[in-house]
Amino acid sequence: MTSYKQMSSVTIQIDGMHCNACVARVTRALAKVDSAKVLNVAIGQATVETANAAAAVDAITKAGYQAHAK
Ligand SMILES: [Cu+2]
Repeated sequence: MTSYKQMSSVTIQIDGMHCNACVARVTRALAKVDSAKVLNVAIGQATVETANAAAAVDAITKAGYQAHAK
């Protein structure tokens, strides 16, 4: 059991990613989000487990991409 609110798997659509360097950049940005666990990052989308999708979207946006939860 965790003290988190309900965690769920969230897919975030990301515009502006075009290569593996972008994948690495988004992965690093998401790794810094304490409330999100990275499940997968691919060109164009990321999947995270989180109760706070907005924090993950915000981190990706700050890394320079357009992100929104699907
Ligand atoms: Cu790139």
